[in-house]
Amino acid sequence: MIFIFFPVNCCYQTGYASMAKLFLGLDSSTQSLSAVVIDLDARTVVYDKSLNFDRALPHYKTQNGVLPNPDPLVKHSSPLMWAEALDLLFAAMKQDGVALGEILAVSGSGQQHGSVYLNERAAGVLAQLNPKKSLVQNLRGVFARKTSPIWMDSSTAEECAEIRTKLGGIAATATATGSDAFERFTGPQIRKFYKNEPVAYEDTKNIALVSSFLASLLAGQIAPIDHGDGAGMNLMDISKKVWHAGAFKATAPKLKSKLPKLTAAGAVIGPVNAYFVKKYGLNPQALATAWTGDNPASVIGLGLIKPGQVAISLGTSDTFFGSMQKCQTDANGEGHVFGSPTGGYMTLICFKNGSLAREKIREHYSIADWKRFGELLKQTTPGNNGGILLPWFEAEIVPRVNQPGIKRFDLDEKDAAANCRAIFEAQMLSMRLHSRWMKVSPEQIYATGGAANDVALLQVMADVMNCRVLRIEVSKSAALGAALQAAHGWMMEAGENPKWEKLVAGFTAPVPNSEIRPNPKTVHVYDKLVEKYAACEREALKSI
Ligand code: XUL
Repeated sequence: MIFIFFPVNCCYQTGYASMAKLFLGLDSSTQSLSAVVIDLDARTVVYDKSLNFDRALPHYKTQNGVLPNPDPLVKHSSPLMWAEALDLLFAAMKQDGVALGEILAVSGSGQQHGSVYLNERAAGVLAQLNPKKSLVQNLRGVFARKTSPIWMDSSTAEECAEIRTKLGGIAATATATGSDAFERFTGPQIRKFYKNEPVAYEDTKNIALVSSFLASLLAGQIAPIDHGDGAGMNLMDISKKVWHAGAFKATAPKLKSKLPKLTAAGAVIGPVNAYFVKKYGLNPQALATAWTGDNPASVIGLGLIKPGQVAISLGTSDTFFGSMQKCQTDANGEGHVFGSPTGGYMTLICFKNGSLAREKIREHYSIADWKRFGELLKQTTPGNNGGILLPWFEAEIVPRVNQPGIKRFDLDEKDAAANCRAIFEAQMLSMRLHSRWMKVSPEQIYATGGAANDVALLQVMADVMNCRVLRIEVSKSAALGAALQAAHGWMMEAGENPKWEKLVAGFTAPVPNSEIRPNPKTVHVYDKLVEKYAACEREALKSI
């Protein structure tokens, strides 16, 4: 992490005083809001900060960014909390001396699929945010629904079935919208809201995603939704990148009037909202651009520009994703195709039981820290003597599991070390199994996210995937991607057409000497074990 503090520019009335090309990227993820400022010409990250929702905003009472709910399938968060976090982060940037007056453009990314429901007052309030008040004070009374369903929610199985049937089944839904109907996707969530709260649905003038909601605050108007996050709604025609009339019809009435237009990620919306100029010293000429989802932004932040480049992100959710030239959807409906912020497409598979599942094992066996977890894992043999654990602590997305519960096969629950190996082997075997449809044999995998610092885990990844693994030390790949997206949008507006490969160069190189090669003997073990894993999964799914 590099911190270089710039004096706050007081000359914003007269434009830009310095020559440094600074861009701000924000990422509103499940658990935190992050900011990354880049100096494009110097190719450095000059500022980098995160604010954890639970710790910084305890009055919302979230746990890991999620509001408590007695129903384990319902996962909501608070749009007001995200807005309050934005105020706090801008205040921190100002206090830290970030040259906010020199930032040329702002972009961002958000946890995907989550939705915000705004009433008829919202657009007017956004255009006239009062800098003497906080965002929370300004936004009181603009929501048609107090809380926002987020990507961890799996309470819409019924609505998914209804939408899927109307669109002609799993493969047809995936061909039309890029993905089968998924519980967390925005369309099924909107349908549930429309069915259960018809009056509030009627009061909803605009539906935003987490990304477009925060972009709306920055832009002072209802912001468009980009093709990356738009594809995570089961409402966008994936091949044409326009709203899908049939999907609208299958989901809820009057959707056309409630959704904004679709646009490319990073496209300029207009100058930043005067609220941020007056309160925090952003330059009035700075541009607010369209945001995207955290995974699409990470495609840029990790430099996955060429098709076939693949990353595994070990975060709250574990994701397997990469760029894709032509739109090729998964007929079995497990994977997703989204619009890529770099133009074409990207593919993604999301496993909900990521870091929180690893943490559950660590807590269950009272393992002091991740170092010790890695040491224990190393005490066991690859393949765990055939021991398998199905890590469905939470309802799982891939494979679809709506009744959570972990299952062990030929694995002793009392053996802490074997269970440490089993959880990570399971996560990697599941990725190998469920990414087969992509028919991609990556030359290398870029590993990122918190757990990617552990060499023992990365060796398991290399061996299970039979592929060399390179670590990318971008703890905030989404926020970095968003900053680069802001730069791209700004350059496009200036009439340049920058090449993405050149734009990301220098920001996204793998950590030197971090390459981990697969061990041929171990690879062989996993070639067999993946078939056993598939059989265990089939058996477990039968009984759910
Ligand atoms: C992707 C998904 C998650 C969230 C996490 O489809 O649901 O990765 O984007 O923020």
